[in-house]
Amino acid sequence: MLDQLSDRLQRVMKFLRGEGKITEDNLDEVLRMLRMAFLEADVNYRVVKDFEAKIKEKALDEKVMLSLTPSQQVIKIVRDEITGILGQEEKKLNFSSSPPSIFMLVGLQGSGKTTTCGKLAKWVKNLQKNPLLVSFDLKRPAAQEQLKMISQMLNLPFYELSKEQMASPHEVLKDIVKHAKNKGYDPLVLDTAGRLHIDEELMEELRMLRDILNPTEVIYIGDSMTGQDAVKSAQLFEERIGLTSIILTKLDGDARGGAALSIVSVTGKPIKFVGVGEKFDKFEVFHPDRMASRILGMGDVISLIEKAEKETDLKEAEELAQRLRKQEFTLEDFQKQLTQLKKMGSLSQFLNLLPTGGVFKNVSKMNIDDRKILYFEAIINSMTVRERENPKIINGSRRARIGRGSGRPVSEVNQLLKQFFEMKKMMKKSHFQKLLSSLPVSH
Ligand SMILES: Nc1nc2c(ncn2[C@@H]2O[C@H](COP(=O)(O)OP(=O)(O)O)[C@@H](O)[C@H]2O)c(=O)[nH]1
Ligand SMILES: [Mg+2]
Repeated sequence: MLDQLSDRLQRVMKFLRGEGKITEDNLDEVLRMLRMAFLEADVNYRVVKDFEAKIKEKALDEKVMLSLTPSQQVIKIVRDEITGILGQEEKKLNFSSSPPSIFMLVGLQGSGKTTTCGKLAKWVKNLQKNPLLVSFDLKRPAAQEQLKMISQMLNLPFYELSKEQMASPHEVLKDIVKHAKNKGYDPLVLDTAGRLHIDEELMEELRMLRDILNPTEVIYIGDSMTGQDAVKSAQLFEERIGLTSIILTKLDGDARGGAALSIVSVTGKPIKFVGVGEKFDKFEVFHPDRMASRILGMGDVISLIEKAEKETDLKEAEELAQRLRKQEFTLEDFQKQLTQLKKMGSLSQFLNLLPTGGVFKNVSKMNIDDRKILYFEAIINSMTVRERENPKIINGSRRARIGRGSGRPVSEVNQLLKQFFEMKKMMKKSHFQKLLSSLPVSH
């Protein structure tokens, strides 16, 4: 879907190939080419202007990475800017500490709200949550029917509103929340009415819902196929209702990726998921870094840049090592660490950062080869959040499920857990020793 932008960027690279370094003169041409590339990719004009200013500033100023050619430098700057807008890490859904959490989905008609209600409810169900679907389209009874059918298909509970109830929304909303509380439903996934264009009546209705419910998440559903229209209406919803997150739908089509960048930049709110198909499992957590690489579409260049950045990577690894020593170490960290290792290409560098000898002597004996890192990642990906946070609950049947989900033998799941627990134990010991050594010695 983002081929065009990559093509354009390739042209920039080609142009720069002949240039020894970036100068005021050739930078103008580069900026012109980049501007075209982004505008064509449907990135909002204001965002492009912003971008340009930043790139200009950095291109002439950035401490030159000696190992990078001018074109690679430009790509690096562009990538950094894109990640700067999209954020570095995926952002999680907020859940309320006093359930039920309320997720209110808003957006224009046809953007995919009702479908996404189903997708989102199914997704949180996999987090061992107990979602309740509610449709609050006061004008169209057919909207109720649509969500009801989805709930039946997905085998998820649905709260059906009668005509009389719809006439007095204040009471009903309070009843629904009470009902959810009593029955232990969490979150409440609320579908709302849409219009083809934003009008005051709709905004009034949504504001009323928001004021009564005080939702944990107000999620804007944006159709990425509509490009700048989705961006404009996102901005209006943000101004009139206030948003907490964004879900972009229909990214499976030939949408240009600019909408993603622009929506985040204009609203300042993170994209948390993307819809990539009509089916209810076509729903993915949004990974900003992957999106950035996809927009750039240049795997080989990126890896070159990443090599040049190893210094920084090492610093990150050092921080991780510190966390390890402090033993705030979960499977989630373990996974991050594996990703890190994969990026660095070898385990030895990481191991060098750990204090040598003592309890860490055995770490190097843990045979994690590179392929295994991939398998381990797949295994951890197949675990639920609860399992990652509390691996002790992973019993035999869970192990079997995780094995099936990741396509790896159970023995490998066992091995991963064993290594994780061993590592954790070692952290504990070293922590304990440090504690001992810091105690005042009595003479
Ligand atoms: N290809 C594709 N179609 C989608 C996606 N999400 C929703 N749709 C389709 O978009 C149309 C409108 O969706 P709907 O949920 O009724 O939109 P609403 O009016 O905002 O409630 C339906 O035909 C959906 O199947 C997606 O991620 N990819
Ligand atoms: Mg709908």
